[in-house]
Amino acid sequence: MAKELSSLQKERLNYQPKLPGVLANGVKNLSMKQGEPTGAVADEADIKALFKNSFGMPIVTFEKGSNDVSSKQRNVGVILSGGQAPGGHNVIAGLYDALKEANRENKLYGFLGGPSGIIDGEYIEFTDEYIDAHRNTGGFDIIGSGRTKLETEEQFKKTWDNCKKLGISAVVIIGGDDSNTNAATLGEYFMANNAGIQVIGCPKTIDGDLKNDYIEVSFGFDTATKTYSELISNIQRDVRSAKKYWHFIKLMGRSATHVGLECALQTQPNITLISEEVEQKKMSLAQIVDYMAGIIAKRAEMGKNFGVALIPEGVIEFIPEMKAMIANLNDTLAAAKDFDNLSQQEKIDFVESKLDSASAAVFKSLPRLIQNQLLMDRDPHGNVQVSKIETEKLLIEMIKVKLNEMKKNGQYNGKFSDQAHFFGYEGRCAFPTNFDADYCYSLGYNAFALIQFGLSGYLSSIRNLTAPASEWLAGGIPLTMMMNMERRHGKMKPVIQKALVDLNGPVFKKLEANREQWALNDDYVFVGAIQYFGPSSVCDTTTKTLALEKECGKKCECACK
Ligand code: FBP
Repeated sequence: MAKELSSLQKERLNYQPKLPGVLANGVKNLSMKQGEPTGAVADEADIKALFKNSFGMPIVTFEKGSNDVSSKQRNVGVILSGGQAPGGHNVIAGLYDALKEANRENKLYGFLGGPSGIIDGEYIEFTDEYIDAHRNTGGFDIIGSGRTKLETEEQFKKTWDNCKKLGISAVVIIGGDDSNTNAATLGEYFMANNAGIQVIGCPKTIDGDLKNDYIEVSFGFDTATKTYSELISNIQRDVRSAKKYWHFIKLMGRSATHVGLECALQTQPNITLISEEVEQKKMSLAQIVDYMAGIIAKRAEMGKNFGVALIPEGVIEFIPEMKAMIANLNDTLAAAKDFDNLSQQEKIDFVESKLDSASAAVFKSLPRLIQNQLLMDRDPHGNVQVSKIETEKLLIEMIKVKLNEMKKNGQYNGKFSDQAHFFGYEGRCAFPTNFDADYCYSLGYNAFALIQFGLSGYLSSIRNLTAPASEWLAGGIPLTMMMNMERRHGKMKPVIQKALVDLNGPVFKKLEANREQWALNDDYVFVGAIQYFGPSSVCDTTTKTLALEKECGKKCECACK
């Protein structure tokens, strides 16, 4: 039986994504301009020493022109890496279209299940029909994704062998900061060994933390934040109708709070925690609880025993005492032998005996549920899997205790009834918005342009994104430019630095200026579902974050520039 398609899917298959004006005339009508040599965001000497061949390359931009490099026959491989983000299929479609336009004999291979596919030689060759069936759809199911870290000599060797077998001269890695760190190390390895294989990255992550002057946003952020905002605003309407619950909504975003901040600006909830602010103000867990309980009590005085609070997924790692404890825990677990064979109680006893006294005290103070979640496996990059830590429930439990205390002291006379939610996976595979569909297609198409000009160790860069697509700028930036040294698995490693929320930037300032008002008044905004067809103001506008950063960049000197 033929696969059943929804009406929207049928229509979306026919959507023609827009390209930046400079790319719209085709890859053959392009020339490349090189800028100044680049450095690294921090720890430059270490990065330079580790990336002897790929450090310091210039930023490049494309201009209309002509070239004689497009038509050379090429086989290219592509990997989807890390968490799903809406638009991944379009990156591959853009890459495929550019590659076939350059030379019909070119081939695109998709490695299956993430980086492990290239190591194990699991792949498919893309065809017109297969690509056409995935245009403008969400998900990464076109070839699957995975989180295997590409870092050992053995993995690089296998990757090289598999590329040789398929005659692949360029690999495109579509991923976030960790995956593009893989791209940088693989690119350096190929250069050092004269393998003749280029590596190009594409900036993906719903978290929005892979960004700088040249990467204005990672793809998927637009669609994911609009999806979550729709859900939040539906809950806000429910809250205003029933007037009986406090909804605590944890929002995805492993580390930075860009997702939470964008959703807050779109929906105007009563409470929004920002991890970066928690860290800057050195707020303890108890202080966060006091802050939230304070708002709950004030609203109760107004007769409002309801509200909506947004909790960033990664906040636990930004609370100083927790951060220190988690770092200590990560090092302890990295050094522990046979930890997995212990019973849960033995694990807890072991950890409590090995942590330093301050960290042990923090760990012991947590409910058993959270202790267990903190001991779960790290991801392949050594990160705690914060999506599995139920911070929203931890806060609810602690707030209940606090409100009871306040009740005894006559500081609170309300009724607290809670609902906990976690929005993350709901938004990662949504149909990409028009913005993400266009942006992703452009990133993929542009990745081929970087390949045809012989570049390696570069990230595909499409800029000027608040303007119409015809005015977008295209080019590439060296991956090493975004790197610094960080502690992973107990050792210092070169990694792409995450872009956290800038507390002096216009996006946070907007929240700061309004949050007291939003806490007590119910200024909820009801955003509704993503629209794909209709007026451009409804269908094509991107995020408030991008708009504010752009507007501010024109007139001020803050870090958003
Ligand atoms: P990427 O950085 O790989 O894009 O993944 C982001 C993310 O969606 C985080 O927001 C979340 O913490 C994590 O992935 C969840 O990972 P998993 O899909 O492995 O459960």
